[in-house]
Amino acid sequence: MTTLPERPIIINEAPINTDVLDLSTISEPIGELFGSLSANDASYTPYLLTTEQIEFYKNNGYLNQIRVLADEQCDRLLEEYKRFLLWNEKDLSQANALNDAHRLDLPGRHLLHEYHSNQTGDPDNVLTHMLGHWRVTPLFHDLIFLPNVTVPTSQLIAACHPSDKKFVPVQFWHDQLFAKPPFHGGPVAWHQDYSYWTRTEPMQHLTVHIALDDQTEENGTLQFVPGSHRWYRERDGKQVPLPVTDFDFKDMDSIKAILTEEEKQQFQPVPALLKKGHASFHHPLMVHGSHGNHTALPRRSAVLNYFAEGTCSNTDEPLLLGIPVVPHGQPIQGRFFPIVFDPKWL
Ligand SMILES: O=C(O)CCC(=O)C(=O)O
Repeated sequence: MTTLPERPIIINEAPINTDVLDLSTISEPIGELFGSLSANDASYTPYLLTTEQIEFYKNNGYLNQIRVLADEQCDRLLEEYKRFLLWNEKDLSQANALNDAHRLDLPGRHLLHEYHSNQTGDPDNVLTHMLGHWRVTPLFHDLIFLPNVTVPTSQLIAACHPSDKKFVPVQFWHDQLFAKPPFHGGPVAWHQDYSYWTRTEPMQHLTVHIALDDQTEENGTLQFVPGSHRWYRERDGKQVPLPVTDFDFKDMDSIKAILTEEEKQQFQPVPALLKKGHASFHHPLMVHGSHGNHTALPRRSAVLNYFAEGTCSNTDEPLLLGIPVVPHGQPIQGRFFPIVFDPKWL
């Protein structure tokens, strides 16, 4: 029988810096990345997906290669990104720990929900991963509101939603940065996102992965297993995701120990090969992952997670580290989960 890992306890040990403005207090774009949001149809229609794109998502569980940022916007985000890394292209020696936000030289480091300079714990396979940076820098703050991202997200969540609507109001769930340094960049083990998110329900979520560098097979492009968004387990008469098999993403194939023979046969990954500034959108049950980076350049991406308005808390623990509890059964609302798109704006 497979022994499954326990959820690790994560604490941000950085001292609170009261001089820093927590940008989660601002529930609209500041205007640094793309201007502001408007309640005018014409501001959103350029980003609408076609019926074919929506059908592709429903059948395969993902949609790939949608341009969401100009190269110049990526470059500005990458400049900001450096402040979150304890490594540079020549020296990885400081990227060696889990849970080490306090080691960053960044005034808002105490606001991060999670920070791992190397989540795999293996110096030959470094994966920097963090959550909560939208609270820290204006560019990453504004990224969560980008209509190029939020309009398709609304359409794709709606396409898999029991209501018959074409759009749903979308709330921000949380952000992630994943960075793989040159030569020794680590993997992200195959997983379904909703396996980590059962503390929120019902499942009406979606993930957007934005490449800030061109992705290739050699630098560890994101990969999807088409059709795996139909894989689930039954527990107490309920459909639940596959269990988490590796909280630290280091063991690429650990998921295989819990797959059925049929799922193993259907396990035919396709590489996303995202271009800089392009995004993929994936279903919360989509099995995805990525191999290490073996090239001379870093591979960095920004990930945005969303859910439909009305999603509730399924726990009496904080949904993210460092924020107040949303009591079990209550709709998730408030400044940490702003509405980023509402169909009434159309
Ligand atoms: O950067 C990666 O390869 C993994 C990202 C991921 O898990 C995601 O986009 O949901």
